[in-house]
Amino acid sequence: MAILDAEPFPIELDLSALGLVVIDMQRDFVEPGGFGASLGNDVELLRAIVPATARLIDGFRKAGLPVIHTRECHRPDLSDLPPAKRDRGNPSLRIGDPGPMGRILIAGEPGADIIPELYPVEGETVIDKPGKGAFHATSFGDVLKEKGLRQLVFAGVTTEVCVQTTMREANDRGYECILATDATESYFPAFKQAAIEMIRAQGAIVGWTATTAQVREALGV
Ligand code: C5J
Repeated sequence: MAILDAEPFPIELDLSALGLVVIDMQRDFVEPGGFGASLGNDVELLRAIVPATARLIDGFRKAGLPVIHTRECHRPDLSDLPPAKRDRGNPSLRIGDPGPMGRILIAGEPGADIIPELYPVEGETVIDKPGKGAFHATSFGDVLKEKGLRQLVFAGVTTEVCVQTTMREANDRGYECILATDATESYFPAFKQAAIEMIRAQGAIVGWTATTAQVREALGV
């Protein structure tokens, strides 16, 4: 057991049931020419969290704890892409359309892959998810159970969309969730701040927040 000096109050970590979930650190969100940029966003904002996210991943690897990565992407035949999702966004560069990094948000295309700086190592699980939340239409829930996890630290992008959705889904399923505040980012700084405050309000109604340094200290690395 270890104490994490989190907000809104410290949480006791069970290192035998703790894992890291890194959400959607894909080229399509973080690099020019991808899905995020196609929606008019400044991807440089997201790139800023790469060093902290790398330190967080390194901390879990050094502590011998599981790291799970997700990728938001769809099958090449678009059979898992509801029209309600495809028909929104930039009409001239929709999900599945060809872009500078291959077809936008399509599994197997260069843009849908995880950025090289945070690439999974052998043995780490990668979950491809068609939704914003990682539980929808994936094996994520089964993977968490198989690994015996009960507490999850979250990192990745974007804070108020895929990260927060997955944290809420996990919280409802009984997991204790902690958001690493310097290893998550939004294209909208005000949305990131609001998500952080929503998560930890009302006595950690969705979960806790802590910095990468605080998590690493609790891990003893
Ligand atoms: C979005 C995500 N923002 N990974 N996806 O569309 O947050």
